[in-house]
Amino acid sequence: MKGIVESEPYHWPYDGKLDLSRTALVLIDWQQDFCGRGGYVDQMGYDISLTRRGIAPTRQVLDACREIPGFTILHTREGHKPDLSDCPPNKLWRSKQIGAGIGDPGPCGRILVRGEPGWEIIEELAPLPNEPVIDKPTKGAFGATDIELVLRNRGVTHLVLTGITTDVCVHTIMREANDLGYECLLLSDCTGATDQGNYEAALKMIKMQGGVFGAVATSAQFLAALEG
Ligand code: C5J
Repeated sequence: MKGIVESEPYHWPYDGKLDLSRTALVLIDWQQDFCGRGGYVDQMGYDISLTRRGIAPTRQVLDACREIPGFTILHTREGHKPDLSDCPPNKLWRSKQIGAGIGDPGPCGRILVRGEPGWEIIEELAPLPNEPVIDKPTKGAFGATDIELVLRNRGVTHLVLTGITTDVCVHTIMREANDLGYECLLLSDCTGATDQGNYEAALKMIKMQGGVFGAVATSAQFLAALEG
């Protein structure tokens, strides 16, 4: 149906048809550290095929959105200052426990440190110069960044989310945004977790209570609504 995404548990958005002037595509943490060989997730011993599988569908959605004049596309990137002054001690401690210490040297440079190869967004989904990148030292994107200013300046109230990992940064951002009143849609094939059970649970949690954090659709359902 043109302008309406046939998502679950309700058709998105809640307030009528898609208004592309008020909607943004958000690409969350598509970085080497989360889906590249030798990056943070790989160093922790997780299967990066789970975090990589959303790359191709996300690229399709990105290409479609780039065709829409004036459409807002935002990227987020998790990483810390080289002196780690913005890394909470418990986050640092926990990363070392699991063998991927933030700031430690690895195959992709210092883990989760700004400016290092592992921190870069992967080539397939790299931002264009007109696409803002929100750098965050946090799992969420609203606590320690200027994302709200960027969204407000563009009149954005509706967010279409893609990215990794579903159960950590994507969920945190969706929860923050929903709490602040942003109307959110997560594209289920454009996201992945380090654990399949967590991926499935994360999608289920969004849909409970009538869509407590928003709605979930496939990229095909979103593209169908765009194309009508
Ligand atoms: C994590 C993220 N998993 N981008 N970050 O630490 O989900």
